[in-house]
Amino acid sequence: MLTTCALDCFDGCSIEVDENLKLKGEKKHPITQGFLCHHMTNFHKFPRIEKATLHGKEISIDEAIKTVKDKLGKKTLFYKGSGNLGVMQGVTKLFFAQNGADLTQGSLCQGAGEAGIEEGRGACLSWSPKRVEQSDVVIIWGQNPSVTNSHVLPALKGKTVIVIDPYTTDIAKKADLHVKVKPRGDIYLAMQLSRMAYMAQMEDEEFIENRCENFDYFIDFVNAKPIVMLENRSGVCSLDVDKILSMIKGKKVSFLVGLGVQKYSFGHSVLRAIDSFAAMLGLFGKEGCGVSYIANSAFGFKSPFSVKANKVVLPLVDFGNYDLVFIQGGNPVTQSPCTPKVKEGLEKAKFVVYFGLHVNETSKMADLIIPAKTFLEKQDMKLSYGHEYIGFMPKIVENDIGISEYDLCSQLGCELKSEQEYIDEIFESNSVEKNGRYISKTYEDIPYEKEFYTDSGKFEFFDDFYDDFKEEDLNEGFYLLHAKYNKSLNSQFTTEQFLHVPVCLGLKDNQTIKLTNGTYECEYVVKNDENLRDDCMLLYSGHKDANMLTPYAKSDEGDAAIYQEMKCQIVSS
Ligand SMILES: Nc1nc2c(c(=O)[nH]1)N[C@H]1C(S)=C(S)[C@@H](COP(=O)(O)OP(=O)(O)OC[C@H]3O[C@@H](n4cnc5c(=O)[nH]c(N)nc54)[C@H](O)[C@@H]3O)O[C@H]1N2
Ligand SMILES: Nc1nc2c(c(=O)[nH]1)N[C@H]1C(S)=C(S)[C@@H](COP(=O)(O)OP(=O)(O)OC[C@H]3O[C@@H](n4cnc5c(=O)[nH]c(N)nc54)[C@H](O)[C@@H]3O)O[C@H]1N2
Ligand code: SF4
Ligand SMILES: [Mo]
Repeated sequence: MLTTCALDCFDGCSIEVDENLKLKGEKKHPITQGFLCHHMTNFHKFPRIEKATLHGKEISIDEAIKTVKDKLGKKTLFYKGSGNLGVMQGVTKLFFAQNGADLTQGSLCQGAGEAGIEEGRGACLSWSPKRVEQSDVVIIWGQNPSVTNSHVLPALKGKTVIVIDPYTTDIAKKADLHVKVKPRGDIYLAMQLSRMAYMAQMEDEEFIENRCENFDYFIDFVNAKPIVMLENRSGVCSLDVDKILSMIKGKKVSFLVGLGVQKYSFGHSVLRAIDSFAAMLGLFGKEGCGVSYIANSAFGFKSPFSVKANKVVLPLVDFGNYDLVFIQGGNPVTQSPCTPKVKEGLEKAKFVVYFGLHVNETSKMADLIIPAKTFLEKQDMKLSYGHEYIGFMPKIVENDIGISEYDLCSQLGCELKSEQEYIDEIFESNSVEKNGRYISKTYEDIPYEKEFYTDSGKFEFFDDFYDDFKEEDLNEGFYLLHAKYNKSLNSQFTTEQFLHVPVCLGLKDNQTIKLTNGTYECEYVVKNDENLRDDCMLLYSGHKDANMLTPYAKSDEGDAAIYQEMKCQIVSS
């Protein structure tokens, strides 16, 4: 039987499941092309929670549901993570909204960048590997596709590849050019590129004239920035900027932009600046030309689970405010910014429920644990944030372990349509058949070929931004980079527990060092990493203390976490 990977990943793989439940990539799927990553090939090896427990004592699922009903207090928070991205995961919102719970808005992930893209293009659409195949040059900017988006790799074959990343990723090692940009420096690099492209008369006048607004303000703004200042902030010299421009001149270019560039307060402006550079060269809406980012996968689809409720900002949630905290499919203790605050809040909250698949740092702090069903055991559908193909997810396995989100919601007392009705409703709202597969209707044409989704219908250039880092902030301490690990999906599966440090510090592998962000301190076990810049350290997502030093703060736009906003100092080693 065929199903779709439920995980939070660009690739939305199509999976063949045999009678022994062995999972294999569907060979004929245009994106999956027959292979799956570590998480799916090893899926059955990871122990899951099998029984509901209340304060460590085993109870039945019925008792667990009754406990949730009893604990529904005056102040309830429904917190949903991204452990499973199936559309039916949203159904539980209906119950909690009906019962006066607070929900969340904003993002622990792509939100800042998406806000910037929406300002310029009106909507954040995906740019699939099939479109990348038609490019001559691919600029990989703050993304690590070998780990996070492996199904785009075949599309890079034979292309000129440029990587912009402060870390020497595997793809950077193989690239035609690697620009080891300063963290937080991408907006300045985008302006350098735009300014020097204008000097070289590379702008696409026709595209600017017909499809864009505000170019004159943009180019005046960029031209007013001293080159030396831009070089200093980006860490990239004009020679390298020239090299990039000569490699892309007159070529079809795809940009693969990742989370890396936007983990800062002004993350929205960074995406807007990169988009503006691409737009001035006319690199939107044409074959082989586009800017990829984590897309709004539900764009154009009806959403039966969007509800009216009081919403609190996700990265700033104060769990301690609530009588009942219900956490579904997430591990905020390690994944939300500022772990000390998260832990303090969860300790203070009157009653905490964890509804998930695996034991983790959050389940360990919960009063009640409810086991979830896996994606093989419930009916669902997946819309991908990396391509246009719709993934169906029939129920493949029947067993007594756990409960689905739909059944939980229904048994809590919510009146629901059937699962099939919800799925049909979403599917029918924006799907079309193409070459024997269903895709989102939005992608029948090349994205933005006919229109941008702004009020003017045109691309809107940016002409201002605010960066609150001062020169002196730039030279002190270390940037603490956050990236994804190949064997984990955030905190699920096999995580890595080292602080990666630059070799120049002369530390020994496995020794401990203590870091501070000025407010909190944390001890880490180190691993030397020659791929780092001398001013950077790195933690992989899923490290148990990845967020001990990240700030309790949100981006200027998009209500998103800003993991790399602060720098760290060494307290002792
Ligand atoms: N194996 C695996 N795959 C995953 C995930 C996972 O946990 N594991 N997570 C999934 C999720 S939730 C998401 S959102 C996506 C994210 O996918 P990506 O965007 O690829 O993820 P990251 O690893 O966060 O960041 C990518 C790169 O940004 C670089 N970087 C850091 N700071 C900067 C900077 O200031 N400028 C520039 N130019 N680069 C910078 C890092 O060195 C890193 O190489 O991946 C998804 N896929
Ligand atoms: N320091 C740092 N922090 C980060 C990041 C980083 O790179 N660095 N990345 C950020 C990003 S991009 C993201 S998206 C977030 C992700 O943060 P979270 O959404 O918290 O993701 P996970 O750690 O993957 O936890 C997913 C949980 O979902 C459960 N689960 C899996 N499938 C199901 C299901 O079908 N039903 C239910 N009920 N539960 C299920 C799993 O058991 C697991 O506990 O983390 C963010 N936090
Ligand atoms: S996590 Fe991503 S690459 Fe791995 S199987 Fe799922 S969709 Fe494919
Ligand atoms: Mo994410």
